[in-house]
Amino acid sequence: MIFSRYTCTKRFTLTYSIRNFASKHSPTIYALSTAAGKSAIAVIRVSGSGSKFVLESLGATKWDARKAILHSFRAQDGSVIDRGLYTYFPGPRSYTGEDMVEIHVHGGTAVVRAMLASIQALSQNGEIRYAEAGEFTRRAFDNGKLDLTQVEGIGEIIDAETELQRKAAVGPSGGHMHQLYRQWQESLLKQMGMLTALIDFTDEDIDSSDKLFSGVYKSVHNIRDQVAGQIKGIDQFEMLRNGASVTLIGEPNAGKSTLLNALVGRDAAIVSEVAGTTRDVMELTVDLRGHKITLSDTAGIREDSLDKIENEGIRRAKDKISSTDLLLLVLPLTEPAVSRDVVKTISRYGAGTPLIIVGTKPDLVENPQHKFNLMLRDIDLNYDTALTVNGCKKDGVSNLFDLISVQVNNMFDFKGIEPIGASHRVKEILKQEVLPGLDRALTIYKDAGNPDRITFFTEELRYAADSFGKIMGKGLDVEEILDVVFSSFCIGK
Ligand SMILES: Nc1nc2c(ncn2[C@@H]2O[C@H](COP(=O)(O)OP(=O)(O)OP(=O)(O)O)[C@@H](O)[C@H]2O)c(=O)[nH]1
Ligand SMILES: [Mg+2]
Repeated sequence: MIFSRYTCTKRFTLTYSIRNFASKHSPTIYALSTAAGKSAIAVIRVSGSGSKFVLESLGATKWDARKAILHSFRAQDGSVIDRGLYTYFPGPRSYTGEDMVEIHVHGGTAVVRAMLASIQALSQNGEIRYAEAGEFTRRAFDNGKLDLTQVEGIGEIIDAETELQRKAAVGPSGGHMHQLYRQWQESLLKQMGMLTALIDFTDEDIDSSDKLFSGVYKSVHNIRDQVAGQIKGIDQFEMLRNGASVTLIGEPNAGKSTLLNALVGRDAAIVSEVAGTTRDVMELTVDLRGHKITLSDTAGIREDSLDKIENEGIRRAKDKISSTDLLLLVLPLTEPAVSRDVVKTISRYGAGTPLIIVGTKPDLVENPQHKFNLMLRDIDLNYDTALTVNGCKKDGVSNLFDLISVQVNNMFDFKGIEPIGASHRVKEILKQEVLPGLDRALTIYKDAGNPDRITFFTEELRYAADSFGKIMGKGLDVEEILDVVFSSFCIGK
C-alpha cells in the first residue's frame, strides 16, 4: 500500500491502491472548476482512475453512481473540512469518459484551499496532479466523448457574454454542428461511391450514367450552398462576439466621463471640473439588449494643448475615432459654440461613422432645448440623432440607450441569417478547403469533354470530405490543430 499514512488513522482504511491505476493509466487530475475567490458554492472536479481513491481519502464510503451524496469531507487527520455534496460518475458514462467525481463545498477561500491541499497531499510521483488548462475537455475528446466542434462549442458557451452570443453557441456545444458535418461528409462519401459505380458503366448505359452524374451534381451543389450559408452564419457570430464599439468624443470638460459613468451605472472614470482630466482611452463593456457594446471614454479634443501627455491622449482618441462603429459627440450646452477642433477631428477621422450628438449640462442653461437646436443648426456634420442628457442626474440616459440600440440593431441586422456559434478555425476550414473543393468539383462537372472528369470530380469530393473530418478532429493533421483548440481553455474545463 503506497498511502500508508491512511492506515495510521483509525478512521480510514483505504482499500484502494494508487498502484492499481497509476501504472496503467494517465494521471488522475483535479481542479477547482468554479472561479477562484469567495462564492456560495465551489466545485472541484476529479477525473481519472484515482477518482474513487481521492473521495475515499476524504472519508467517502458510498458509491451510488450519478447521485448527489451529502458528506462531511475530512482532512487526513480526520478533522472535518466542510460538509457538502459529491457525485461519483463511473467511467465511461462521465464527461471525460473516465471515472469522475464532482465535489461541491462552500466557496470560502479557506475551505477550497483545505480541500485542494488534501487532494494535493495524495499526489505521489505525479499520479494525482492539478489539471492543466482544458485538460478535462481534452480527455473527453481523447476518449471520444466529444468531437472538436463540441469542444469549441463548450469554449464559446463559456465565453458568451450576451444573450445573443449564448443562443448562437448553445447548438454547437450540444453537438448540432457535429451532426451536420457528419451528415454532409457522409453524403459526399455516398456521392463518391455512386461515381465509382459510373466508371463501370458501358456505352449503352449512357443515359442512366448521365442521370446518375447529374443527381450527384445536384446533391453536391446543395451541400455547397449550405456550406456557404454556414460561413455567413459564422461571420455574423464573429461580429456578435466582437460586439459594437461606441466612442465618446468632445472637447475637454464636455461631460464625457460623466456620461460614460451614467451609461455603465457606476463611477468608473474620473470626473472633475479640470479640463483635460481623461488622458487614456478607457474601455468598458455593457450588455445592451443582448448586444455586447464596448464604450470608450477619450481625452477631450483640443489643438492648443502644450501638455505632452494630454497630446498623446488626444492622439489615442483620434485613433479610436477612426476604428469605432458609433460616435457619441458630447456637446456641453454651457459653451457658446460647438468646438471647431472637435468638428474638424470628426470630419477627418470619423467621416461616415454613425453619429449621435449628446447635449450635456442641460441643467446649467436656460431653455436647454432651444440652445441645443441652435447648436445643431450650426454644426457642420452629418449626424443620425441628437438628444440632451444630464449625466449627473442620469436624465435622458435611457433615451440615449434607445438611440444607441437602434444604431446597433442596424449594424447587426443579419437579414434573416442566423448567427452560428462555431469557431474561427471551423470557418477557415469551410472557407479555405471545403467550399473551394466543392466549387472545383462543380466546375469540373461542366467540363464534359474531359475524359478524366469523374476521377477529378471524385478527388475534389474526397478533399472536401477529409476537410469535414478535420473540422471534427478526425482527419489528417489533427494533432497540430488540437493544441490550438485546447490552448484557449482555462483550468477546470
Ligand atoms: N451640472 C452638470 N454638470 C455636469 C454634467 N455633465 C458633466 N458635468 C460636470 O462637468 C465637469 C466635467 O465633467 P467630465 O465628465 O469630467 O468631463 P470630460 O468631458 O470627461 O472632461 P475631460 O476628461 O477633461 O475631457 C464635472 O465637474 C462634471 O460634474 C451635467 O449634465 N450637469
Ligand atoms: Mg473625462
